[in-house]
Amino acid sequence: MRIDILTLFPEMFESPLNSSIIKRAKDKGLVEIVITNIRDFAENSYKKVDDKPYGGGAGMVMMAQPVFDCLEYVENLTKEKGRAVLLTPQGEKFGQRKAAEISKEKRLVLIAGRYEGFDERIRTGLGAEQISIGDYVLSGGELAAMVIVDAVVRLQPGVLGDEDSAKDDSFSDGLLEYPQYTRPESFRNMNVPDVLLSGNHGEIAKWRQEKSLERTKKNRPDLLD
Ligand code: 6GU
Repeated sequence: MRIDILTLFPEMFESPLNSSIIKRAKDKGLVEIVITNIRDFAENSYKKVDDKPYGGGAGMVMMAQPVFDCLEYVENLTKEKGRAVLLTPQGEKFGQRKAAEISKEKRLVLIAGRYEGFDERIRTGLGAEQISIGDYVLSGGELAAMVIVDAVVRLQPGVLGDEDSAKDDSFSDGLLEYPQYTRPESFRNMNVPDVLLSGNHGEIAKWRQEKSLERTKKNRPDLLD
């Protein structure tokens, strides 16, 4: 999979995309991530990419031209244009289902803007779908883009080893994940449940299913509706 990210802050991506699982996926050649700076497409000599809102009001608005030109440039770097996604708190809510769907794409283009607003023509004229990662406001789409990259990359075949497979993750079966323990058996008087030490795989599977359900009921009853 190839993922392009369009942003005014390329430096924000350096450490998250060069650590841990995403780094491993890149090193294995399972995913290619290319960052492009929207400011490079500003036409004016000041490299200005935002301006005051028509009609007045607080904050600056991201100009359409640099975003359109940047996306056209990036889309033409390869034969297939790919799926374009605009990160915005006004978008459709991102979740595990959407992550699984996007993970099947060969090419994904994420467009991160700054919050005070996009020129509406970016929304209506760019041909990108709009995605939000939740009901809170971030200062820009960059962190949201990183969330989507992480959720999508770990679903690429071969990225997770068998040991850290995604199939038991929270949400993959509509429930939260069951409790996990590792050594030692007793830590500060808190003990590993006997069933996990029993070696009885049937009983262990049953216990995990019960705990998943119990935890989901307590923390996320909305998932059971
Ligand atoms: Cl995608 N962008 C911004 N700026 N804020 C958000 C968001 C996106 N998703 C939730 N809050």
